[in-house]
Amino acid sequence: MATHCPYCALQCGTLLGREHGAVTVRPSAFPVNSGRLCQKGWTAPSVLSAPDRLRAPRVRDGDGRPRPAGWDEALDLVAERLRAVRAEHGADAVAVFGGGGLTNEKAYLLGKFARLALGTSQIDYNGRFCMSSAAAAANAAFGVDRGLPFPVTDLGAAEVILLAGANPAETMPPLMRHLDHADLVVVDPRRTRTAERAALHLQPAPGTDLALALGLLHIAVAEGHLDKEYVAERTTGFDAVWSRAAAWWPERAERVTGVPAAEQYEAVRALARARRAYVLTGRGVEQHSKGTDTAAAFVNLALALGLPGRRGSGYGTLTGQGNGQGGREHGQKTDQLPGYRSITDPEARARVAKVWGVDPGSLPGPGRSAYELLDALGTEGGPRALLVFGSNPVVSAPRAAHVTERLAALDLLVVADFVPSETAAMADVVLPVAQWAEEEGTMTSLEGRVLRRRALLPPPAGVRTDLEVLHGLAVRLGEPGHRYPTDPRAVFDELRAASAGGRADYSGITYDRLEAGEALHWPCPRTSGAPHPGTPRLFLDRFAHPDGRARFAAVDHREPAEPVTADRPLYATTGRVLAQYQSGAQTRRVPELNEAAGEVFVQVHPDTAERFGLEEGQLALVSSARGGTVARVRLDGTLRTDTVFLPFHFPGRGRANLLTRPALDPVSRMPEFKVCAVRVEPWAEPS
Ligand SMILES: Nc1nc2c(c(=O)[nH]1)N[C@H]1C(S)=C(S)[C@@H](COP(=O)(O)OP(=O)(O)OC[C@H]3O[C@@H](n4cnc5c(=O)[nH]c(N)nc54)[C@H](O)[C@@H]3O)O[C@H]1N2
Ligand SMILES: Nc1nc2c(c(=O)[nH]1)N[C@H]1C(S)=C(S)[C@@H](COP(=O)(O)OP(=O)(O)OC[C@H]3O[C@@H](n4cnc5c(=O)[nH]c(N)nc54)[C@H](O)[C@@H]3O)O[C@H]1N2
Ligand code: SF4
Ligand SMILES: [Mo]
Repeated sequence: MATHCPYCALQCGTLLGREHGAVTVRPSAFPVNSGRLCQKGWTAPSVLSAPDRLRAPRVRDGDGRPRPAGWDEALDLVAERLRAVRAEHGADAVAVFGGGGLTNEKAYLLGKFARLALGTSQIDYNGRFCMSSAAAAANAAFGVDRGLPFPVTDLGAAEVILLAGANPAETMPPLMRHLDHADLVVVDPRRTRTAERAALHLQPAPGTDLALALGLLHIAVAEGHLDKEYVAERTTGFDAVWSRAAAWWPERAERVTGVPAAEQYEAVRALARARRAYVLTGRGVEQHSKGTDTAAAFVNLALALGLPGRRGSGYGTLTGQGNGQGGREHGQKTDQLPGYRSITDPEARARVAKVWGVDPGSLPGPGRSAYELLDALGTEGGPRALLVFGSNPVVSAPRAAHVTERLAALDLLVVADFVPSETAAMADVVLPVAQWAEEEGTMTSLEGRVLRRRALLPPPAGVRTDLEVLHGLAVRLGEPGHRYPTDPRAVFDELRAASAGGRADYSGITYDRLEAGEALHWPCPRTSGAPHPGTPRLFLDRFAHPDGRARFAAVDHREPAEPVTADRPLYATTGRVLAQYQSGAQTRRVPELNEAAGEVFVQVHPDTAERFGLEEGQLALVSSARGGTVARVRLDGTLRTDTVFLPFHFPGRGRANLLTRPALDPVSRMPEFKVCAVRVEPWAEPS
């Protein structure tokens, strides 16, 4: 049976089968992966039968110990306590935290549930931690945000690709096949597996990419590579950008970033020489307190070279989570309504309210962003109850010890999950839900293509789908049941209607068209005549702003929020390894993956190790102003000497997020996961 991998936004096509009762997986001929999967995709079925998989609701009794409970008891209890919190503290005292792994149907219904059944403005999701900065930059520049505004397969014909802060050789291995023929220019403080395959590797200090991008733009203009005709016809705002970039001569950019001027020249010349070139950004440039401006600076570079909206060239960002794209379009983001509409736009409110059959005035406005929401839990005026669907913030949120304290301060924490994640372990009520191979739905991949997720088998006894959980809660909160369909197709049809006319218009996409194998990229509006073919390539004729032009953004460099000091002289940056996914809640339950990457490490340059008395294989204490992480030292002579790296997939005292500082980007509210000041010292277990 054809479906897609449960993990990342590449959404590799898979074929599921059953052998001796076990689920088997193999890659399909789907164009993004054509016959390949990464190790996580190959082993995904084993999470379906994880030994500690949740199979019955759990509620915590007076003595604080969780015990199994029936569904009616669990849902009645949640509804009763939500009503009590709401009666005492108001509707905004109940909050919802969603995830970019949820199907479109779940994300849509979760947003509707929050606004109607709970009447709360306090809903946001983990996508805020993921690529909200590039989304904000793309919306400003192009008038619409679709991670890749072109199909992945277009990359295969590129001559040069600049990859800034992305490590797809580990985070999306099958994507690398499409990059094989291009010369890669990789911008990463680490010599990653991706950088090893690059024609040119620029190694800036963490948090300095904005200066680097300004330096590259400076060179592009100074060397006569500005595409003047394109800039005049298809863009606005170049002069204001140049008035800043003019001051970023390459030697100045070198001083700030550590990237030699000669390498900056080489990078620009490669891009400018190519007939088909792409600029792609990942979390490395986005997860900063200036991530939006940094992504914008790379967009500026792409615009100056005339790449976006030209066939065979472009700018894009590599969306991360399975439904990272769809998850940010259908209303679980606090400032949005379905169809990628703004919740403060009166016309959008009226449209969506009509589809929902309510008065527009009854819809709440925007609430707090993800970290601000977590930070406010249990405080005066903050939410007192939280429902979590599809995230594990105890491990993945910045300043994790503080976030864990805030979660503990709640009157009620409810977590819907299929495994006992670290966050579920803290919950008052845990609701066991179905997994990918047990449910129907749609996902929107990094190229804006809407895909069908199909059920091979029913969920185990005692387990419900997220849609059933939302329905059960809504009805108990006094909502009419028909507002919360449990059939994914019915939810999708409502989503189509709600998205019609919005930026992410799905109204012309149907389950039947997807079943027939059509490749449908949004926007795909409903038509009265021949069906709309979808839009694999955006911007070929015009950008999505009313005047059809792209906007340069006049940005300038600023330092990371936390400078290094004598006491904390190193930059810590964080990210991913191939064999673990996100907070690890799923992949840490797969034996093969744990064998490949079973514990947290801190990557350190040998000179740095010598300076601080560290040895390969030894445990070290990495500490920032927030707290300390205990990690095993891994020496790597290709790393910068001023930087250490930790993956964030591990729990307990191995959480990289015990270190990170929640300095937020002013526009996207994205936290600064990618740089903070630390020291590293040998760690001895206290006896
Ligand atoms: N194996 C695996 N694959 C995944 C995931 C996973 O958890 N595991 N998660 C998925 C998700 S949700 C996402 S968002 C994507 C993320 O995919 P990527 O963006 O590729 O992943 P990261 O490892 O977070 O960051 C990429 C690189 O940024 C570098 N970096 C750190 N700081 C800086 C900096 O200041 N500047 C620059 N230029 N680079 C910097 C890091 O060294 C790292 O190599 O991966 C998806 N795929
Ligand atoms: N230091 C540092 N921290 C980071 C990052 C970083 O680079 N560095 N990256 C950030 C990024 S990009 C991301 S995307 C976040 C991700 O971090 P998280 O939001 O914690 O993501 P996951 O680990 O995927 O958590 C998903 C949880 O939901 C469950 N789940 C999966 N699918 C479903 C579903 O359909 N329904 C329900 N109810 N549950 C489901 C899983 O079992 C798991 O427990 O981490 C962020 N944190
Ligand atoms: S690259 Fe992503 S979608 Fe493909 S198999 Fe690996 S985790 Fe799954
Ligand atoms: Mo992400």
